[in-house]
Amino acid sequence: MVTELNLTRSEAAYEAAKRRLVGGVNSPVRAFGAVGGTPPFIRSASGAHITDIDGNTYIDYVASWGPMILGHAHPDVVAAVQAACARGSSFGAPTEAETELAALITEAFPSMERVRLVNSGTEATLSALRLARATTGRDLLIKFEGGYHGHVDALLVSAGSGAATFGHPTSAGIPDDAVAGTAVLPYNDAHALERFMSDRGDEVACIIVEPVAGNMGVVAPVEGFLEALRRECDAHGALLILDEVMTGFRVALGGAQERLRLRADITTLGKIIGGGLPVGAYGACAAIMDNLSPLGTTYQAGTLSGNPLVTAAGIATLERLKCEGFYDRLEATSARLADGLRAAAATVSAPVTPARVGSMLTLFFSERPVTNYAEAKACDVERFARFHRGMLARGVYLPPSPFEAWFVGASHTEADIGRTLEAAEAALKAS
Ligand code: KE4
Repeated sequence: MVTELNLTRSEAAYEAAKRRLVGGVNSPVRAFGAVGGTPPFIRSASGAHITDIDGNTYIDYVASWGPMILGHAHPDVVAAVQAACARGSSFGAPTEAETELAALITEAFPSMERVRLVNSGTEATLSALRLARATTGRDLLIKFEGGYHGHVDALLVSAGSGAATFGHPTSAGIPDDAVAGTAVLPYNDAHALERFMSDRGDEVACIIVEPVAGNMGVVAPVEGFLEALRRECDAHGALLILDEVMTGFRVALGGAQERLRLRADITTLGKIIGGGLPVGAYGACAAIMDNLSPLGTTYQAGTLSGNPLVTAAGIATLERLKCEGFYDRLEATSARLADGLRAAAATVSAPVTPARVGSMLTLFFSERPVTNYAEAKACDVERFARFHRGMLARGVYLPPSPFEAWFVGASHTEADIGRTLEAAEAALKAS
């Protein structure tokens, strides 16, 4: 029998937060709107575990939405940030650490000859769009249904299924003309892409895509889809922006473009490269990047870009990802979790399908594999909400949305995976 979680302090903290912060949170998904209940307020975290202010400890698969691949409060990262802070937290002037972090990035991502560090994934993608438009002299953008690239006006647009449509904004406050130049296509539909490009390809500045989708749940590219993106961009002089904010240093040291052997024109990064501090980055060959100010006429700037604490945390993190066998071990742990979830579902005859690429995975509440956003939306999101609550009560902290990725990190132990699978079997049965 599962004991009710004691969230007394979190409930009080949530009421207090709602009086000062919109919805009590600083990012909407944290409000647990998709799953219900009070979001636990976190006091601390270490390794694969987080502890809330009521003293409940959970095995964590949110990992701050991806950054904490080494685990929380990694001693080397903590020490690096403490030392950097003692030397001054921000100068607004060049530092060698920015060059060191950029070198670690370009070493892992050869397509990024030059890098610009910014403060969030959103800032990286909005800057990459501006750079693509400046480089090509064109305005039209293509994104895919279910693709999330941060809260950029031009990209907060969705559309019905089927052929390309010029959708309406999915957020208030965005004028229609901000998305008038954004075509939305179904993910994993190479034919829809080819039809659109044959009609309007020469107007397209760029295609922006999550090479492995993580924001509709984890959806891998089907055979030929990414190749079609590359082929169509080359045929029409458009730039391919691989949004690797989530997949960068996650699905491989060199991200999806290494794992799937795909050439990016521009890459956006975030999350892991900051080791848990606010960060984003974008990069490309010098011919493209040198269009940016101060060398070129495309403007982008940031008070805290390349901040010493961020570069310290990022360098400490990326250096450890380069260790021999790091991704092999992560792959093995992640496969054990996905296989175990499949077995647990079979045991209780639950209609769920795990989807995994590397150490990012999703349990879709669907009998069939999910290949696009329409199929993801057709999943049993109510049963997911019941499952989520059941897992939380059993000490497992999952992303509070069916359209997110679970993240396995280096600090998840065999025991953590075993406990997770026991909880999953019980929570699936009860959901
Ligand atoms: P940020 O601005 O949140 O740092 O990054 C935006 C972004 C860009 N591109 C991709 C592929 C992303 O996944 C994200 C942000 N991811 C979400 C989670 N799916 C952040 C969590 C949140 O919004 O609170």
